[in-house]
This record gives sequence, structure tokens and C-alpha cells, in this order.
Amino acid sequence: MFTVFNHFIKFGFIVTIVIFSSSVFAANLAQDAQVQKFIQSMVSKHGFDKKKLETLFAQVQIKQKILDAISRPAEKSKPWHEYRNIFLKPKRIKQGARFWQKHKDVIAYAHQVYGVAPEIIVAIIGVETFYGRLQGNYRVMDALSTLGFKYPKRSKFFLGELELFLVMSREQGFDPLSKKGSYAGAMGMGQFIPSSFQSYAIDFDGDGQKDIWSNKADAIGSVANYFKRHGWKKDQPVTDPVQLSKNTSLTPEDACKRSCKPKLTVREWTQKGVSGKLSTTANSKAILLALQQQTGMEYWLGYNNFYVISRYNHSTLYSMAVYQLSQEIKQAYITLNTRKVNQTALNKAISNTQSSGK
Ligand SMILES: [Ca+2]
Repeated sequence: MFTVFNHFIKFGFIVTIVIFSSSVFAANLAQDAQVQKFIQSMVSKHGFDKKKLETLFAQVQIKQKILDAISRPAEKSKPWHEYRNIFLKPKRIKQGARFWQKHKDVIAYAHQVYGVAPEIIVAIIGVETFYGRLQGNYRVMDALSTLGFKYPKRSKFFLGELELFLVMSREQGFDPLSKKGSYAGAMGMGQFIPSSFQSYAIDFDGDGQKDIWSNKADAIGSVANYFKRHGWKKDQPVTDPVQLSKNTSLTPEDACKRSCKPKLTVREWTQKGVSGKLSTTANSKAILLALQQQTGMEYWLGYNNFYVISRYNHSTLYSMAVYQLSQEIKQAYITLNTRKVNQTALNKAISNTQSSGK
């Protein structure tokens, strides 16, 4: 390879190589047999215009970077104390409180309509996109086409998402090339893939558009709706820290790793040697969580609402990070508003003193 590369450099073909490597599949995608088949199914199934779709796919780019990203071997999972530090940074907490403050009316309304705790809605948007700032830089068309047509392992899934994306672009009246998202086609402030958009995105401000990219009300309402539809219970606890008794037979192996539906009741966990100050009843169902801290294992019980967070991302660590971030944001939000109340009271007192001194 090196020899060939040098040969090209020698003859001034480096530019050719660079162009070639960034657009390995640069030929008109619309001519690809698989794409033609897909176009045909969009025409017969959904009544799309063949010519228009061909024009669209001629502009779509297959991205090697996306194939590299999805094929990258999964990172060895981090211990909790490292994972936690990625998300629970002061900047994310502070900006979460500010985001809440700025959109407090619509967040309060989403809470009222869907019953989902405001701090959870804010934490999800904070973890997913840093409050909408980092929504992904790939065109959704490029991402879904690359994975649908050039990644056979998940082709069926991503072609299904591509189909839904085209349908939603027609329904919502946007240019499919105009929307950006993650390399896997997750879109907007809450990173919905098209099938999630179809099932859970809502037009929360009633302007006729479901705009989860730039309309804060729609993004907030859609996240709240997602949680409600996955079974979030209003004012119910999420999780509690617990201890294991010395003679328990429970080990970290009994703890949930990914996406476990609570089966045992709190009473049953108690009988197995779990104890702690619990914010729920003995009949509530729970899962055991074991989190690797620097100094040893830390245990928690997770309830129904913890399971609902895991519907967003199946990792137990993700759900715990969202929960703990939500608690930090809540505290920061209260502090922010206490300061505001104090300042208002102080201003009032000053103004009273001044007027009485006149
Ligand atoms: Ca809207």
C-alpha cells in the first residue's frame, strides 16, 4: 500500500487519492440497483414520484466515516465512576438549570400534560445533545442511506428508517436533505430516529409542524410524550441507594446490566438482604443495580420509572447518569431561583427604604 501511495504522490496524484477516499461511492447513488429497488418500493407503497426520488438520491453521499463509526468495536464498558464523570460535569448541570429557567413555562406545561418530572426532561436533552447544541453533523439522508445500502448487517433496519424519514419529510413538508443528525440517523434535541419520530414526536406549540430540531416546545413535549408512552408514572420515585446485609447471598451478578423490567417486589429484595431508606412501598417492583465505584460496589434499587428511562437507551449506566444529572440540575435550578427570589426581595426592600426616606 505504501509503495502504491508513494507512486501516486510522485506523479502528483495525491489530490486524486484524497478525493477518491472521501467519496469512494461517489457515483450517482440513484443508479445503484439496490437504490433503484428502494425507489421503486417508495413509488408503489407510498406513491412517491420516481424522478424526484432519483434526483434526491443523486445528491445523497455514502460516507465511509459512518461505516467506520458503526463498525468500530464497542468500547469496553467503563466503570460507573468514569461513566458518571462524562455526564455529571458542572457545565452540563449549570446549563441544564439555565435551559429549564429559559423554557420553564413549556416544561411546566409538559409536566402538567404528561406527568414527567421536569428535571428528567431537561436531563435527557442535556445528555443527548447538550441542550440542543450538539445534534449531529451528518445529513440524515446520508446517514440512513449509507447504513441502509452499504451496511448489510443492519440494512433492513436502516432502510425501514429511511422509508419512514422520507414519509415524514413529505408529511412535515421539509427537504429531506436539509435535516442533520447523528451518524445513525438520530435527530433533533432528543435524538429521535425516524420510527421514534413517527410514534412519539408531537407538535407541542400547535403551529402545524413537529420540529424537534429547533422548536424547543416540540422537542420538550416530544421527550415528555416518549416517557409517558413508555409508562412513566407521575410523582413516583426512580431509584434509591441501598445496602446489602453481610450474610446476603446477593452478588453483583444479581444486578441488572441492561434494560431489565422490574420483577421482584421491594419486599422480596428486603428478604434477600437489601435495606435502605426507600421512597416506595413494599409491593412496588424493583431491580437491583450494582455500580462500580473506585472504592467498591455501590447498590441501588431501580423502580418502574428507572426502567422507563432505560427505554431511551438500554444501558443501566445511561439511566443512572440521566437520573443523577436530573437531581443535580434540580438542585441548581432551585438555587438559581432562590437567588432570584432573594434578589427581588432585596430590590423591593431597597426601593421601600428609598421611598420611605423621601
Ligand atoms: Ca410545532
